[in-house]
This record gives sequence, C-alpha cells and structure tokens, in this order.
Amino acid sequence: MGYKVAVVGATGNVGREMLQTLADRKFPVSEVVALASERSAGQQVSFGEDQVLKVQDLARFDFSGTDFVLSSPGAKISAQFAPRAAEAGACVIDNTSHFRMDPDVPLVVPEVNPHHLAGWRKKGIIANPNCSTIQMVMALKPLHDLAKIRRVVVSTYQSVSGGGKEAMDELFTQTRAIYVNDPVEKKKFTKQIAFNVIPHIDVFMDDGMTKEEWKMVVETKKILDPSIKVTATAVRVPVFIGHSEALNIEFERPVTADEARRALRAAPGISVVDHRADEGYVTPVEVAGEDNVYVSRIREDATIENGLNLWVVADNLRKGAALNAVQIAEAMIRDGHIGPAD
Ligand code: 2RA
Repeated sequence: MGYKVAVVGATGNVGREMLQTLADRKFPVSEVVALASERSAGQQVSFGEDQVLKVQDLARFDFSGTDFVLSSPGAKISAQFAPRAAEAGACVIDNTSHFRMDPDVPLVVPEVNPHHLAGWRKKGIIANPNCSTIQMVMALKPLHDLAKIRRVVVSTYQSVSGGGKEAMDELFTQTRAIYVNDPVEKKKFTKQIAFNVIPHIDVFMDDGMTKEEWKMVVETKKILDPSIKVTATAVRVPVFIGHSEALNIEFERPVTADEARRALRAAPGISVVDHRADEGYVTPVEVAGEDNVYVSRIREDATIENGLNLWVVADNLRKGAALNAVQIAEAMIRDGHIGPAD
C-alpha cells in the first residue's frame, strides 16, 4: 500500500535530493518514477540505499494514476507539464518559481501555513517557496506569533548549489584553477565565484532589485502576513551547500533575546545554537544534510525601536527545497486533503 510518486527533474540537484528524502523519511510509496527531459532519459538515479531507477522522458509520460508529482525541472518546463499532470489527477508540488505567486496556488511551508493547503484543488498545484524564503519564514513565524513583526532587513549568503550542479562544478573548477595557476573561466556566474562573493542572484528587475530579492519580499507576504515589510540583499558565496541569512527584525513591541530564544526553541523544525562564545553558533558546512533550520547570534538591536538580530542557516537543498516538498506531501495526507493509499 502506498502512493505512486513521480519526481520531475530527477537528475538535478533538487530532484536527486527529493528521491533521497522520500526514501529517508519512508514516504509510503507503491511506485516511484524518475522523469526528466528527453536528453536525460535513460540515465540512472538512486532511490534509497539499494534501488536504481531508469529516468523516463517527461514529455511522453502519462500521469494517470500518479498521486503526487514532486517537481524541480526549471520554471518553463513546469509551466508546460504541471497543468497536464494536475489534469490527469495528480497533486503537483512544484519547486520552481512559475506558480508561486498565482493566487489559486497555495505557497506552503508546512510548519508555517499548512492551512493554505486546503485551497490546492483550484489548480491541483502547490508551490514550494524559494529556498531563501523558506528558512527565513521558519525563523520569523514563531517570532511573529510572539510579537507582530513590522519590518525585516535580510542579507543572504547563498551557496552555489542553489544555482544547480553546473554552479557547484564552476566553484570547484575555478578554485582548482587558482591553485594550479590556470585561467579562471566563467560560465554560470557573471563574476569569479571562487574566493569571491557576488551580490547578484537571478535576473535584475526594473527597480534595481534582483528577482531573488523580490521573491523574498513577496513570498514572505503570501506565506506569513501581507503587512510585513521585507527588504533583501541576496549574495552568492563560495560555499557548496547551505544558505545563511543575517536578519534584522523590527517588532511592534519590545522583544528580548531571551523571549525570542524561548519561542524559537519551542518551534517545530528549528534548532537554536546560541552560546556567546567561540564555536557557539552554526555555519553552513555544519548543516549540510540536516533537516532543521538553525538559529544563532540572537541579540537585541538598540539602534532601532523593538529591534532584534538573528543568524539563520539551513541546507538549501533539503529544507530549502526537497524536504519542504516531501513535508507538503506528508501534510496533504495527514490533514486529509489526499485520501488514504489504495
Ligand atoms: C538560489 N534561490 O539559491 C535559488 C535556488 N532556488 O539560487
């Protein structure tokens, strides 16, 4: 007994992590299908410890009888295939940006707004938020419940895995080239990423924001509260896995660091590591492969009214993408939006 699950974009960073997460969490599957573009069809991907799946061509796949589709193939591809899969009766959980701001598509972090899943049937599609938004709203939610948040100023330090496998290869290749004195070649990034930082993720918008920054603003409003003001600077750093964020939060009333620490400690999916001493905080290399969102460096900010600073780190491929998608599927079953498996 179990659900038939298709993973779209199965050969990519997030697709592989989705397969791993389904297996790790023992998601009740009757069958798992790996799908990708025609170019990748025929390749093999792992599922769990000992199963190997042959990748099938997404364009030719018939979704009838598929219960869940977990998808991370790129926004243009999702735009084409997701409505077809939903039409065939599948619940599509899409990790691309294409459907996130569609008012008929719930945008969900299960620990934050699981009640939004009730609206999923309008399109048959649920959107997984952007990785940098997920870890931020995970930390904001318990604090917003404690004392209303007015405004957030966030600076991100995002790992190259958010840009896909080629981006990880580019960091590796450039680092090696610098050590052996070879020329540094740029393909995926606009500037050298090895031993550097780049204040540019996704395309530029008319007002000077990048789309990554815009996503953090509008997705936070849709998930948590439309009244929260967010301003973001998104930066790519030479880290393979794990996004970090420095948050400056302004509340409607004063919040002490101790109050915030207690609220965060009690929140599901959050680990607080906050000792004001050497090594008393978390860095991205420590969270790679971890499910939780880690919060450190909690301190009051006396330079603004009711201010608090935090440092938030998470594995962008897990909680920032694959794990959140699988948790959405689990919540769909748990909350009765999807019936029991045959
Ligand atoms: C990034 N936010 O890190 C993207 C991935 N979704 O580039």
